[in-house]
Amino acid sequence: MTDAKRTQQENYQAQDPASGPLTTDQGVAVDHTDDSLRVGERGPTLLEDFHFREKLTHFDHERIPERVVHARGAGAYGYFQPYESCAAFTQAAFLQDPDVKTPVFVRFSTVQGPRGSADTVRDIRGFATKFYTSQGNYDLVGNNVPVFFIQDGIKFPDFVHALKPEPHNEIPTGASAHDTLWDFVSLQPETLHAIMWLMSDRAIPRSFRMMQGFGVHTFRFVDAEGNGTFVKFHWKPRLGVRSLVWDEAQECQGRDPDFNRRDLWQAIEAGDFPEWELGVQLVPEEDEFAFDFDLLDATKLIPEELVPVRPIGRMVLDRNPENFFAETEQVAFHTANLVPGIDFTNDPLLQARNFSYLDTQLLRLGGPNFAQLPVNRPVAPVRTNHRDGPHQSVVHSGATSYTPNSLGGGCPAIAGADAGAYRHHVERVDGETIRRRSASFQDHYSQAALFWNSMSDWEKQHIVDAFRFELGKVEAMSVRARTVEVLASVDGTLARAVAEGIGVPAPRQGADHHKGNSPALSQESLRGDGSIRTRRIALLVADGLETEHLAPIREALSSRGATVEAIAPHDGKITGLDGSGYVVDRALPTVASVLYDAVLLPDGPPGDSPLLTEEAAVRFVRDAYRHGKPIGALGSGVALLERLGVAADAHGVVTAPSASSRGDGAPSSDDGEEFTGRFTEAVAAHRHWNRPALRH
Ligand code: HDE
Repeated sequence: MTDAKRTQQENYQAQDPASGPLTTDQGVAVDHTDDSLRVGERGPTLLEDFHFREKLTHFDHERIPERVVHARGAGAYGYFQPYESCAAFTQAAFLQDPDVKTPVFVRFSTVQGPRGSADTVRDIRGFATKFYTSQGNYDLVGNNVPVFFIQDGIKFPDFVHALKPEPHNEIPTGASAHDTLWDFVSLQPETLHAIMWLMSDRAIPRSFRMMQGFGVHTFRFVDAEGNGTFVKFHWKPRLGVRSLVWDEAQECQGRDPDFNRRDLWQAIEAGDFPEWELGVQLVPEEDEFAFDFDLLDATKLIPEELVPVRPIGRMVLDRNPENFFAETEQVAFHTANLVPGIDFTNDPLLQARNFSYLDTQLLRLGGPNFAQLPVNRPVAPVRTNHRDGPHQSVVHSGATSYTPNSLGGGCPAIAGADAGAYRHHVERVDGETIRRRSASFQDHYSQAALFWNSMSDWEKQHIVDAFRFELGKVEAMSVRARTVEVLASVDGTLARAVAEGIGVPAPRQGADHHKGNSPALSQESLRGDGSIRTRRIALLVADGLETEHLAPIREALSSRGATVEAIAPHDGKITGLDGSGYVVDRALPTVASVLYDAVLLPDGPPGDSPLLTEEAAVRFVRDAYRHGKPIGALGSGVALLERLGVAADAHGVVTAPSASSRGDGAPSSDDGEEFTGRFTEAVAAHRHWNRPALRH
């Protein structure tokens, strides 16, 4: 099937650099670009050197303003395909025919940090999708958590100012652990539900490919007869929802600041195309008031136990951009980019976004013609009466650019009844002009508690740890104490556990009356296909270790989709126990445990493992253990674990006896398979909790 977006983009490709010599912007060939034109060898540079001036001028103007939020991101192209026709509730053309693939571009992002900040910070992740549909572009500009911090868009500048680096010293970069954010949170309890998500492991995803996406607001589907149905959008990743451990995430910021970006790029290059299922929660209009929260309140979710998520299609990302700036940086999303069949609701946060996104693109992309940029161009035909403006790249012909006209034959004509024109949903709205929040928006605690109640023990512990970390970095004790007070209205146990860690008095009273529980909110229920596809496994090797029998294990893991890399103290080859050379993929100094999901230790000669004297290898294994990662050890690798203080019987540590101890010198294929099977299960489980501490 042709990809209409890819075909369109071919028209915008730069000249093949191999097709001719270097030129100026005017196409004049250049034979010298290393010395400016000057008077004598040591004299002043001449103004008439147009190549020099053009080169510097262009360079001076290479930067555009970064996004005010979501500045750091990574994007990819792909397609969306519905499972079946959704005509029963929406007329959107791209949701009708399971044979039609609609091209998409997706940009994932962090919120707080600038363009050059690290990926693995504690933050919400943006998940913005542009569908290039036959009826025009539809943008679903979502996040990886289903609720937002505020209810009304007029508070957005306040919230973002509190979250961003503090203005006097521009600290901290890419972090929420500072006074102004928590000052705001403690004074604005509507933030609490989203704050609970931010303190959970959802805010440190292992991969963009392993996180959910949410439209957050309640939108409206509209069918061909004009009937509306409320809808919440959900993206569910095929690989399950997986997170990093906080300590790991922090170290990763230094080891690989591009960790999530690289992961997305590499997976697509390797043909491991990331995949999500699109699901919808549908609420008939007559049930608008059937819930104990307001559907227009973006700080609330609809528990899946009340309204199940109905899968309607899948999205696959299968193409990396050609050029980061041209595509990922210049892509312009807008919540008001809608197609017939999808409409807004009166959610006051959404209404504000409908203003903000267009406004921000005008500044960022330098004028109103940004929809002409290749990444933003619809594949649907565009015929407007808009003219001129900076960077106009369309040559409009003819004398008329107004409606009505007779001189241009009345063209472009207004769409007729059958031309799929966008019609806003008809809704009667009546009221006084007021600045007031509806009473139905006032409960800020029940769903924050619902989230807390729904967590497994390890998730709860991580949330407490996160609060202690964040508030422990807050200098103002009054802010710490006030935050604990508001947390007490969510859950007394949580507030007391946090208070204990940050040196403020435990709240006298704490809520224990919020009883709700929604198992669908726990990561425990989001294991995806349960596979180990694309997990990165480090095989630690060194001269003298047993490498002869590793091939079947590596093959078995690779055939299940994992990537196994042999890591040794030096690059090149190591000499295995049998004297043969074994190819090294990475040298230890260039990597670290935080860049892998699991570790495998081979067998070796009796006695101490050669890895024991390698500090980086020792740290590798100990870090993997501390971070709950699966560890597989064969033969003397098990003894190595013991020497490193790792409990060989801890959760997720998988061992097999030495080949030599069985006397045959080689693991039988049964043993190998049995070990690989157990190790695969441990890798699929991702992280293992409740391990005894490392012995020193
Ligand atoms: Fe955004 N948001 N936002 N936001 N947002 C932007 O638009 C804004 C909100 C989200 O990869 C900006 O093009 C307001 C919710 C994503 O290019 C800006 C409000 C959700 C992205 C803006 C919100 C989001 C943005 C900055 C409150 C999840 C990155 C640059 C009323 C449903 C898109 C830009 C990309 C970006 C405004 C709240 C998601 C300033 C005023 C809720 C994923 O227009």
